[in-house]
Amino acid sequence: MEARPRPDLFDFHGVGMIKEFTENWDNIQNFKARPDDILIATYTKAGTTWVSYILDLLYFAHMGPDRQTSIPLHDRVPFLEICKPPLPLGTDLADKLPTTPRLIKTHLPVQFVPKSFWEQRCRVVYVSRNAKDNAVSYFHFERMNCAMPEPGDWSTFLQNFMEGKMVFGSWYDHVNGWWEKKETYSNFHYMFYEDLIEDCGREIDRLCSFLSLSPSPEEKERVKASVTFDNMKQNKMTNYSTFDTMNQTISPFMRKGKVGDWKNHFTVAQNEQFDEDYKQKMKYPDLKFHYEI
Ligand code: PPS
Repeated sequence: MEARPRPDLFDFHGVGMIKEFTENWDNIQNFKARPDDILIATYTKAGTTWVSYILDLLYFAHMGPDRQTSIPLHDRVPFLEICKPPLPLGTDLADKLPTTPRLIKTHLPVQFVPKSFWEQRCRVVYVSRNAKDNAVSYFHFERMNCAMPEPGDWSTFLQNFMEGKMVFGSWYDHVNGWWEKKETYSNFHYMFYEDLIEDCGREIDRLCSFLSLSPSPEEKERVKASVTFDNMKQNKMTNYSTFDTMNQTISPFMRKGKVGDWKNHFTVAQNEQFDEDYKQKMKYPDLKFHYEI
């Protein structure tokens, strides 16, 4: 795989961004959401692919095996803000989705979400992940994906993460901003990666209750079995093996899928500094994360 130049991070209305996510800005902002659309929103590496696949199976597994074996998940659940020619624009893919509901993925901080999603009262599923594991996963993702900025070494990356110098901005602002939205926007389901790891079946039940879905016990079991880490890692439609900017020999997209891998990366000093800084940045006592299970 040839080495390609990495994009530069720049400030975009107060949020770190790369061109790939701002070049199509007018179309993103003017995107016409429909009332039955479901927006899957996350900070990068929080469990987007996992929850996207769960929702795709809950809604569309009945369409038969062809869809599951021939259409990559990122085409079934388009990434709204992506603009990476020659690939189709995320907004075009979303516009042309033949399914109802349309499942649409975004990493945008809440203030950048096209207003039609709120006006149409769309259902929103937000997935968040504890900051330490999220940072570790993001570090390895930037190492393997030349479409992202160069991460530098782990300590450089961690410092940038704490300072919010990341694509899609600060993790702290992202999870806090979306948490705040939950207070005023009722069509909202806020989930945690750690809860999915602890009990995926329970989280599928909660999602079904939010979405008013009632799969049979057998259907639910089939979804649960399909979305295990090992199955998604083997599945070419969910493991991003079709993406040419990702060098999965450096680090696989489906890397570890664990809670607590941060302990293999943070030094004692880094952990203390991180915890101290974390206390300053987290505003809502009710927004609590699990760092181990
Ligand atoms: S992205 O690029 O933002 O869309 O990435 P995202 O899908 O949000 O996050 C990738 C991380 O989620 C893990 N993952 C899973 N963990 C457990 N079980 C399942 N089924 C699963 N699917 C994805 C994936 O391994 C990445 O985490 P790390 O810690 O890097 O392994």
